Amino acid sequence: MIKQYIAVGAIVIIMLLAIVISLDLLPPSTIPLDSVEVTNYQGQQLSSVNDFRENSIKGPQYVNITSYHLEVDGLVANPQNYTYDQVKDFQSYQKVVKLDCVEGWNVNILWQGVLVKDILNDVKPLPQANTVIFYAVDGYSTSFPLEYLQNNQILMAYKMNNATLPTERGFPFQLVAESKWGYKWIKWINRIELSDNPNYQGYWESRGYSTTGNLNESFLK
Ligand SMILES: Nc1nc2c(c(=O)[nH]1)N[C@H]1C(S)=C(S)[C@@H](COP(=O)(O)O)O[C@H]1N2
Ligand SMILES: [Mo]
Repeated sequence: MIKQYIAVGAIVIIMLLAIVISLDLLPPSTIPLDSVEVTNYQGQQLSSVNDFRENSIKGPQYVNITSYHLEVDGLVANPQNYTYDQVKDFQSYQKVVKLDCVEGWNVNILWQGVLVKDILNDVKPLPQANTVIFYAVDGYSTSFPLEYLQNNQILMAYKMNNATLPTERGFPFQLVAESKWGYKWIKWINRIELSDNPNYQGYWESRGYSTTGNLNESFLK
């Protein structure tokens, strides 16, 4: 008698399983992959990753992500040396922003990344800090008033148009320096220094370009 109950029970369970599988009732365990770039976002036409002109001071820089660190130091209470994954652990945001190069071309891109101000909150700038200097692996640098980064939602991007930044576009990180000329959009960032020198001169700034780099002003000093 008991054996019959077990047999019937087993058949019922197998039939239920068959129904669940055949009707695809189980949620699939999806592994997200980086999609190819998107060309349209919320009705806005986007440029392509390939619409940029490659004019970096030393050409594309290859960054080995296993040994990569983002150093954040200078006038801070809590200096940090983040891995790529640790940076990506900050809340991610996305936004369409246009990059304008002084050469006269521009690109409209969907950027995804972390907010610079979240990183600043983590390292705790000292009261004397008023300037933030970004450095890159090619020796490039540029700087901003601390307020610009604290009062605006400025992204340090690791994706553009939904795809991980290509090497030529600044992998692992490019600054989305909204309302600033393209030369402020530093690529291949590997260090952020908090400073009390508002007159710091970065790569193009020391070659005659304006330190504020505001898009609504001339880029020449
Ligand atoms: N590290 C680094 N970042 C850089 C540059 C550079 O030469 N080195 N060029 C800047 C300039 S002048 C522009 S217009 C933008 C454009 O990005 P692209 O070189 O990917 O077109 O990157 C900026 N970021
Ligand atoms: Mo540029």
